[in-house]
Amino acid sequence: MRSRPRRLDRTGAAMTEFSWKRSDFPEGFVFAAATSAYQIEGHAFGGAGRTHWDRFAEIPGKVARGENGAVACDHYHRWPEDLDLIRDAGLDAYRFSTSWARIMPDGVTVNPDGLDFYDRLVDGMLERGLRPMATLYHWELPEALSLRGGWTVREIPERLADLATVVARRLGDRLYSTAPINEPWCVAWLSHYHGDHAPGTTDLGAAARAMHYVGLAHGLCLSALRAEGVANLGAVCNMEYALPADDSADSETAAQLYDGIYNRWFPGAFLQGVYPDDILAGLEPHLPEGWARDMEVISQPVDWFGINYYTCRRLRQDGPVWPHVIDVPGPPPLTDMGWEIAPEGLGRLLRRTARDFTGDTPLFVTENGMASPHYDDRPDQPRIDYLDAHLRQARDAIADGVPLRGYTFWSLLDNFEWALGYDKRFGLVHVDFETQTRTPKASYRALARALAD
Ligand code: IFM
Repeated sequence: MRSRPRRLDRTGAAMTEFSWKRSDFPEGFVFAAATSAYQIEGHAFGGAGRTHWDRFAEIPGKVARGENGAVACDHYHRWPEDLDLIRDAGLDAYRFSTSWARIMPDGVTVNPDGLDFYDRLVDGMLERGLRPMATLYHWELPEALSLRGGWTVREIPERLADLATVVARRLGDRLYSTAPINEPWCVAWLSHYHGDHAPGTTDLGAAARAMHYVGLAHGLCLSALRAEGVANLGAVCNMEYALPADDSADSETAAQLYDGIYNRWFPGAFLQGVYPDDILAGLEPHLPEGWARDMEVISQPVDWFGINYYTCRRLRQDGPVWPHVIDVPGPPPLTDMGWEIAPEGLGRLLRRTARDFTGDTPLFVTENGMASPHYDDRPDQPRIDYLDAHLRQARDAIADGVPLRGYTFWSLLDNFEWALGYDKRFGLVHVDFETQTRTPKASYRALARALAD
């Protein structure tokens, strides 16, 4: 097969490099790569317990090809090679997550091998000069807790705070930063309203309770971490830039509603201790009794705030039942996830978040990246272009005064993309899932050159 011709930039030169280099960013700006536990480690190893994702994957039609995280990238055994890859790219930090079900297989009882694994991993980062950026919970709820009601019951935030204490005591002295929960919107809304992720519920009441209890878990974990002396605590929220699908007033309303559920609910709760009125109007009837008393806990101070950004959505109204919002496909080019490429949305959300929610609190882009197929005969140019455009937005936001302190590439490795299984490839490094061979892609090599300058 012939390779595709390389694209040319405005001057007619072949584009294989990023248009920025490290020295274009402020001194001390942190470049990181991210992964998460269940997506890479290999959950069959090291005494980890079953998670709600293992169960979800067993339900026909829920996960592509019935795939799960049992082996994934075998990072549990290959972590030294993976940390070498991060160091050799010239990155400063590694954003990883701890698996609740590895550390506490039944959600409560500590598995010493699980803690030992993260202890080795964190030491391995420090030996390589990488700053450990930890996330406590990136979606692998122990099955035993899921069967007790999961995120729709108050017990789960309390148990996650226990995990926070355990992790703090073992790793807290060596972590550069810690966030309790990755992407609360996905944990709550995507998993309980849309039902696209485990546990696959499609119920507004369950989603509303989860939208509250995930926030409560965030607050309780921050308290637990602080009580153990862990410093530099933050939050990581995903955001999508919301646009009306057309110029009707109804579509404008739909975009605002989507923006509220996706981009304002958690920042409002975490940073200001209030839920946005327009969304509260729809969710309050379903919130647990006495919810308002939790807002003080939920809004503990954070030292930094992270945004995961991938795309925008074009919204219109859909029927009479709240929240009556549906998105319509955006124009090509789309990523392999079918997501519109909208780098300007990142710049807008960074500015809006700083202006309306975070003020001078340091911001981080805690995830950004593109699913794109990669074969030897198919260069990795779309990923380079995607990342380049988003990094330029980040640089422009900094120039406008946004206190953005770091940028994280999703992902270091091709990995288990949840309900879509293994064929959505976000990695800077290609993984052959048969042999577990890691092969740096053109984007990885371009990144190493940009960071060396
Ligand atoms: O793979 C996910 C990750 O687990 C959370 N943020 C978005 C990524 C791409 O979908």
